[in-house]
Amino acid sequence: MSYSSKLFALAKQFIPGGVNSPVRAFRNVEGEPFFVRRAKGSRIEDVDGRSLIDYVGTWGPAILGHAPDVLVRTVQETAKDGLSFGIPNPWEVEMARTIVNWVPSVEKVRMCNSGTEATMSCLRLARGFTGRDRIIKFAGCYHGHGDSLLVSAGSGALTHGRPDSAGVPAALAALTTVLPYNDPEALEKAFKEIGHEVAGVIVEAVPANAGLFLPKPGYLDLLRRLTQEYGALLIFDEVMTGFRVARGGYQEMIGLRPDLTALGKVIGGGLPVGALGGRADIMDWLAPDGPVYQAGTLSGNPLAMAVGLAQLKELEKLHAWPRLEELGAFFEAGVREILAEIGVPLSFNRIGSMFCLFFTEKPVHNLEDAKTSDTAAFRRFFHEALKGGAYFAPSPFEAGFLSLAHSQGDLEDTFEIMRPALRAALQKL
Ligand code: KE4
Repeated sequence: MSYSSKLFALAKQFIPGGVNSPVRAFRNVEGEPFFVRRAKGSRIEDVDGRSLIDYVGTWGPAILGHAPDVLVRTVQETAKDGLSFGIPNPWEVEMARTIVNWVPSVEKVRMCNSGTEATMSCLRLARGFTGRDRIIKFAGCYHGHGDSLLVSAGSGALTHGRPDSAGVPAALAALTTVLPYNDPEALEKAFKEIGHEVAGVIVEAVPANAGLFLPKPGYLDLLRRLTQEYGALLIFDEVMTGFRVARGGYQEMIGLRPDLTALGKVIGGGLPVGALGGRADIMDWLAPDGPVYQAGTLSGNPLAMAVGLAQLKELEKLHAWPRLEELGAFFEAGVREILAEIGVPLSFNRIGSMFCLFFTEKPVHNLEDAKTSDTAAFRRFFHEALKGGAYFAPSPFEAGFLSLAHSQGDLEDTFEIMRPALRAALQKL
């Protein structure tokens, strides 16, 4: 029995499902999760000594690779002067100034401790600022586990959402409308019917939690126009795309200014951090200046701020974003070559260093398209690749991540792993 198996058996005695976040339980790929002992650069090492090339990167934060020397040094240096104060500290001011300087639409920013806190606070702020209660979100977009966001399209599709999790009050879920993504007609119709009741529309700048799919040309511009026209706030969830797809996030790439932006992952360098930012006239509605309460013991924690800042500065120093695009393009070309060799034209979506190989030949522009994926074939691929030494996200409906620590050699090794893994997975199609 492997040490991972022993640990998992023990974990299940004390932790629900044996994990502290459901996706880690490998339920979407069957089998048991492995436990990691250490990680460095592009590789993780499990407790049984197996080394794997990592394409999850702790779901986004490890954009420089794991445990970069500059971040480890920063943790050690900063920790010597204290771990948490619960009192303002210089690092949080520097972090706020950096985010404001880098993200076009952000005039003020409040730090918190997770992406969930960031999006949850954006909703409360939008409701407080507009005095309205309704929220619009999109099928397939995930924004963390805040009650108003664990909602799927209700039977009365257009108006009342229904809870997507036990414990979410139906009355609250009913205030969230879930629309199909990349569907301009559905958007126009919804705004005609309920636009004046909508406090905010929240959307992943590039949806990457149902696999990854890109906004169709003009779709986000339409969303920006309609929210402006009806007085609803546009909330960009850039928890994954922020500081990854471009220095100023996806909004900088497309030149669009949302009213609020949720951030996380990269800005923590691997430590727990989230942030919400946006127009100053909206952000000033947050306590203590304004009536919308939002707080956190560890928000702006000096260690997390120092490490997050060090990561952002390193990305800028290394001119990371063109390099991440180059890596992503090389990876995509290699995967497409393998698919052509095997003769199965699976869909592959990518933006910069974020990607998703769908086990469907249908182009994927939304959740419905993504659901045509052959999950059994993905399962076979996942385990074959793992056996070969490459760790991809343990779900067909997640994104993959490259980091600056992934060498061309790593990617070439990965192609040699993916080729047989795809053959094995697809031969039964
Ligand atoms: P957290 O609360 O997990 O820090 O962030 C929630 C969140 C918000 N917005 C977006 C776009 C996100 O992708 C996430 C979290 N991403 C998942 C990965 N698909 C985290 C992995 C997990 O749940 O363990």
